[in-house]
Amino acid sequence: MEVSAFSYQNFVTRALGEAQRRTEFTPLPLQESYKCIKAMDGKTLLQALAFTAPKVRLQRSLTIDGGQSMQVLDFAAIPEPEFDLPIFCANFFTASDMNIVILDLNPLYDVISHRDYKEKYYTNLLSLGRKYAELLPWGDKLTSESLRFFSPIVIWSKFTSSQAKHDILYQAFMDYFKAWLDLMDEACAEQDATQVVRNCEAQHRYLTWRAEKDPGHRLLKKLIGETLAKDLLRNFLFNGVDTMRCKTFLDYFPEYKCSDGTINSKRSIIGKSFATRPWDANGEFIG
Ligand code: BLA
Repeated sequence: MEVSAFSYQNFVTRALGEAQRRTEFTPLPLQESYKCIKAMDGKTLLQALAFTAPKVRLQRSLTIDGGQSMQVLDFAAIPEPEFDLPIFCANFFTASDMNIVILDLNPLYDVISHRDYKEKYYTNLLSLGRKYAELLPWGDKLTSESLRFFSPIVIWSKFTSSQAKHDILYQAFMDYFKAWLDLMDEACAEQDATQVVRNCEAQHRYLTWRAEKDPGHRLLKKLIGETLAKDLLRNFLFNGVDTMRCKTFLDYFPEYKCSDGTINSKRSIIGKSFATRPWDANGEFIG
């Protein structure tokens, strides 16, 4: 079935409306330079918004509207380091009739080795995860490098466009975002300074990974050129990567170091990937 061009813009509008009902989200001056960028093809439009809230260091979104041929959403909410809350992550890429979707509450700490963290945030969300994992089935191979940033309730899916699928995706997006907002409402600031530093480092490691290895980079460079793409990535989408800590990508991920000292451009070094969902219904890792 042909679907008329839809846009992820209303996902953003609805989510921000929900966020505003919970707490005060204030626009950040950061968004001014990226609010509306026309791509080099003269027609694709990139629109960005950024907010802050008492427990949220950065809530930012980027939508790319390329009409029928391409629609993109990158929506994230990143807590203040006083909170070990997960990072809300919705990355949806739609090209003509193909969709590539990641929706998750990305854990600040690897859930396979940090059981207490997994139990704290995900035990109550497993049924939500099961519901949408069934409606939006696992999307083929996912690298182990990406997997360590995902939670047991991650939705990783690929599907051809239909109105029904887009409705489900919208529902999933809103339900996951509301779940994240609930966690945010309940979160108490960490008093232990050592723990705050740990949270800060974990968040910085996450930003460093994404600023270097997110699969959307090539397309962004094609749309707006290398310089502006890099600026958008480091100063807007993954803001904090150059300011929160001094560590570099290779400090966190030394396995990517080439013999000449540069960063290996491959996305996966280990080469292992997961073709089926590596968590069981109880959120136990079975990969
Ligand atoms: C594909 N995007 C993917 C894939 C993943 C993600 C897992 C499958 C390919 C792969 O495993 O490398 C998303 N990967 C993530 C996320 C994390 C991660 C969110 O590690 C977080 C830790 N996608 C976008 C944006 C664009 C985009 C903004 O979010 C474009 C501007 C495009 N994603 C995009 C494209 C592909 C893709 C074109 C398929 C092409 C490819 O795999 O290279």
